[in-house]
Amino acid sequence: MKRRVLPLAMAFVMSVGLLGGCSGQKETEGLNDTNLVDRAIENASLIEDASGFTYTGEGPISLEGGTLKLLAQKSNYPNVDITRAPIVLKVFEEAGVTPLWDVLDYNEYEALAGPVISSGATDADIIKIPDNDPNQIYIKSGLFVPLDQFFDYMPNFVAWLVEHPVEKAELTAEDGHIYYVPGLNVADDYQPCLMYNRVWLDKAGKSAPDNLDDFVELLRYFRDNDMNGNGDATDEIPMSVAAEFLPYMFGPAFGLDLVSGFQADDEGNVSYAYADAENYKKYLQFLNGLYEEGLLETDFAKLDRDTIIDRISKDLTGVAFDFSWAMSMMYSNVLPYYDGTEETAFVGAAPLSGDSTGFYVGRNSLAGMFGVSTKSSQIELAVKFLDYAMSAHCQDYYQWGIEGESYTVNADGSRAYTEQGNDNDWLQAFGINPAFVLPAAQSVEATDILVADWHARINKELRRYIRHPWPEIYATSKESDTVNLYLPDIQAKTGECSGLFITGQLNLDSDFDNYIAELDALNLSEVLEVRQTQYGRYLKALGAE
Ligand SMILES: [Ca+2]
Repeated sequence: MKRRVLPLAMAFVMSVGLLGGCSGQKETEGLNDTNLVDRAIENASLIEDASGFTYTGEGPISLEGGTLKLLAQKSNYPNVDITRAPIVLKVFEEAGVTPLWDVLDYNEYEALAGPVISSGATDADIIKIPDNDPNQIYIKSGLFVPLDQFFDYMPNFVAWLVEHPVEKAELTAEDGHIYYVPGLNVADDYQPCLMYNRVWLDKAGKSAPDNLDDFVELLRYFRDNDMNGNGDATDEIPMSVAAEFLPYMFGPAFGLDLVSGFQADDEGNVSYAYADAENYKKYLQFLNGLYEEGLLETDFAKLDRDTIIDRISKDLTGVAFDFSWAMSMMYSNVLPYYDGTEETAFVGAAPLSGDSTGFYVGRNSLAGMFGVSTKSSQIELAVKFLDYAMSAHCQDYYQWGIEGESYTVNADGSRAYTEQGNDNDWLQAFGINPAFVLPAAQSVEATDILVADWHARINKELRRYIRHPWPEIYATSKESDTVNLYLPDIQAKTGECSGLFITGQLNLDSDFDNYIAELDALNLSEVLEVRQTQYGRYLKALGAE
């Protein structure tokens, strides 16, 4: 790990004479053998701009202010004009910048903005990237400024990158530069997890199992007893889980991240979990066993969330696996005896362990990204604004709004939305979470308030089990050509065969070797070679090499 830099320390402020009032662009070209971003972070120091003003990360961001043009996205609420939302206006007002907007339709943003950006037919200073540029099309066209060359003007972003090495590595392009400031998803909270009918657990005299053996015992108990107390011991469905969540639920107990399928060992060797001849076979054997015992229902592949909600409303099922959100918002609330307490709810619990320790697969945190156009005549003002807009101070506006209007602060320092703030239409018009136009982060706290108290507490308990998913790594066009050519067929094959092995239509003893051979014939090794190269870049950007 590189030493922590102190971009906010005034001691690093250099005299304007040294720079002669010219751009703070750092000379980092020709250093491709080193990590450009880490070098830029180490060298970052607050400097005066041409007017003698030093931006420290707080507003205003310049002495004389100015106007910045933004190409961004309309709100997904059709009646909301996000450019007039008080939270958005507040950020520009504090920055001392007047916005000029070019906002395009929310649903059509990629189709509308993509050609405008590619053809250079926009004079916007700051641009919201339509699809996060996974294949570096815009980056390689030279359309966006390498932000690491302006880190002297980005103290908030630099400090954030130091604290978030994974995101730093994911944001680092193949050429070693960082081009975009991201919005952020909630990635370690409210992720898919196991949920149990707490009343059934108590009736069985059991607590939530943490391993596969105890889990199977519990399913058998649910199957064989009159858990819902209607006098019929045969109408219980022990587990109701949509097929798409089975890999999330059982893969980790076998050491497999089957969500993306790609995973790396401690030495950085990348493998494809669906081609793991030992552990994936054991995973399929386990699920086939559940199927044979009637613990995984005959039509498990057709099960959807509406059916599961319907069953829970009739008290017919004991175990679910879904996005955490469903716990109190879709499942518990339809249980006939739910009274708002954890004791009467569908409650989240720890992942299942087998030969391997269980975990839950989280989400990538990078969301909508913003870049500064190389055609801008005021690049410094634009990078300073993006830095200010991603600061913790502004994130507080994005997540809570303005004190006294959308929220109040209680005596103990906790916050509550006002009556207006609890009105979602009002809150959207106020500009809450304005990720359409600014690099906003989703808020765990604001989600905590929306769900039941016990749900928020369980979420905090489950955080420790979340593992970062396969990272988002920029691809070269050759890499994406290879992956796009082969991976869809590979995924179709694994999807088709997993169902056939689980139901016994394919035999794990006689057909599994052939399945592995078929993946090889679909050029899995070429896809893995790409993933290995990409992972090497990621590790380098992470500072792990
Ligand atoms: Ca019953």
